[in-house]
Amino acid sequence: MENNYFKHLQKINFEGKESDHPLAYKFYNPDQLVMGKTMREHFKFAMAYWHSMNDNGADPFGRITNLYPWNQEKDVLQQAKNRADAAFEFLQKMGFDYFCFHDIDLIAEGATLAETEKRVGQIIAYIKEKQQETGIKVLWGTANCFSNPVYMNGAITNPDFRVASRAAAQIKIAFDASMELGAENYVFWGGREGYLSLLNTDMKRELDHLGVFFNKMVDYAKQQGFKGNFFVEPKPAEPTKHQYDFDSATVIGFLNQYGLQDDFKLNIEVNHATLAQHTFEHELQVAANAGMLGSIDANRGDNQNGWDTDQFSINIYETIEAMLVFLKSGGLQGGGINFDAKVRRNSTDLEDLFIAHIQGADTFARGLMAAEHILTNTAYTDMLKQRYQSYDSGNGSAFEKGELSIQDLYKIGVKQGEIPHTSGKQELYESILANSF
Ligand code: XUL
Ligand code: CO
Repeated sequence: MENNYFKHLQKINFEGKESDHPLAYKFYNPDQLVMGKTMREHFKFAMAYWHSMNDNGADPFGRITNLYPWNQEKDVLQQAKNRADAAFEFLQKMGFDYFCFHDIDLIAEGATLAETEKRVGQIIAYIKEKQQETGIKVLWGTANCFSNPVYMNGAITNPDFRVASRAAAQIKIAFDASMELGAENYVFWGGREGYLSLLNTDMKRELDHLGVFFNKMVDYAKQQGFKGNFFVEPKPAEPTKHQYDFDSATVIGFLNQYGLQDDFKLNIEVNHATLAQHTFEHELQVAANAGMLGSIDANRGDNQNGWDTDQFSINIYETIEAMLVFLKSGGLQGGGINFDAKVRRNSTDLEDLFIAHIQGADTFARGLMAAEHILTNTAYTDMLKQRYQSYDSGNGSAFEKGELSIQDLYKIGVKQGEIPHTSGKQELYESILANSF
């Protein structure tokens, strides 16, 4: 008999913005068309297993506050089944089609990697059945190569090959499990791939190891017939002082250097962008420029605290700017919007999980509609085109095509008269943004 953890909560429906019901969508209407696609297709909303099913509220100063009922069972396999029951009940009630997971979110890690592999195999079989019953899919899977103390000096970039090969084995197991569950993508987030001090680190050698490993993963995935995408998720720091996958630009440089650019895309997380001193939209645009905008981990940081607070998205301005990049670059390549976010440790009611995800989905829906409005009903697109019009013809166009030499540029640059100020009109652009929703 399956568990029913949220029986006091009904399926979440779209009620429109006039609704004052906290457990209803005000803006996310899955079947509504925006620029020719339904919201459901644009977003592919996903629940992050680690936060929504495994988090217990513990922080460096305090113990567990969230005693999720599905995690109280002592038998390891039964506990994992209970957690899967809760996950699928939650996803169905939210109307989300996807979830994302780390190997050891699904079931507790064993004392050895072999034991973990056995456990993962057992829970995968159970989850697969639940997928068949419900049609719920995996947006991406990944391996947690950062929690186990064996990874304290790094995983694939560990100075000790014994640890690097253990990490490789764990990733193979997680990748195989992801494929077994039909995962549409596979993520690499290198939580321990980086360093604490350069004094004891051969950075070049560690990066080479990561490059070799990713190439071997590409070969393996092809042999296995994997049709999905590989994503790298940039983050500048935390838990290491300096992570190798610092930001979008760094990751793209790495992928190009090691010949991985055709097989990898990026999974951009909002709070990671903030930590890298970038805006979310900047990170998306850098990925889009390289044709690598793969997926999004949706959350938000805190304006005052410089760490990864992983709060649910409510920042409408930030989301509209992100959705402008999203729509202009044709959406995500293979990925979706995964709520890599957690309720605060003092949000201890089960309904808080629902309220948080509803608010996140509504923020993206509002952002998408506002971006559509900006692109189709305002002067925005023309203003932006106009700003670059000097490159549309004449010498500007010749320069853009690479037809002007330095001598040509010298002559043109020196010969012309005084150049008048051209306003950048930032406040006008901002007023379009501010009036778009
Ligand atoms: C950590 C983080 C991870 C990745 C998956 O900051 O974002 O949860 O998304 O490993
Ligand atoms: Co993430």
